[in-house]
Amino acid sequence: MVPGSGGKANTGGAIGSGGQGGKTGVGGSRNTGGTPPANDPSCLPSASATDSGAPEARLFGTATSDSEEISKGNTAGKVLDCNLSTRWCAADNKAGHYVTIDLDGVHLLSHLEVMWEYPLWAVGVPYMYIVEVSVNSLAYTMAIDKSVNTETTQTQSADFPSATSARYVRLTVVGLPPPTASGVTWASIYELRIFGE
Ligand SMILES: [Ca+2]
Repeated sequence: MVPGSGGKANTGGAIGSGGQGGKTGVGGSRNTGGTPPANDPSCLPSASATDSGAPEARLFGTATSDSEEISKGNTAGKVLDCNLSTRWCAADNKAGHYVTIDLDGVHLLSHLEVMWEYPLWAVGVPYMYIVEVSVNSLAYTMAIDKSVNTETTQTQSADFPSATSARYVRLTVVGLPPPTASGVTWASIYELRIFGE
């Protein structure tokens, strides 16, 4: 449960850590300025250099949400901070909450990866989500429809339709693993990686 300073506690800890409600936020205002912790492999300089194909890289920008668990520091920017121990979480256990990333300009998008929080009671049950894109934040178009998602891996990848160009990418959690006797699952994402050029 101790984030970060020396080790690789994250990879297993994300699933087995006791989950939502059990964690405290790591720091408060990490999003603005400074050098983010780079324990997400997609943030390392070598991540895009090893790809011999198109000049594709992880894209960053500013993340906002309609709902944030502010009391625990689980704000929207945590999906972009390259830290696998920090996450965005909605402020309640309802579906329909979203996180929007402003890429600071229109980019050609290839695919995304979303790293969910999976509390123990939700392991093996899918999160349902959709991804919409926009060039101006006013009119959004469906790009990736996982509203009948069956994948239950913690990190999931999905392709944008070819020739998708957008500045804003909005992921909405439209369905949550149902409550069990052990606990309730909230919309909660460690990292949202958008790749493009
Ligand atoms: Ca994070």
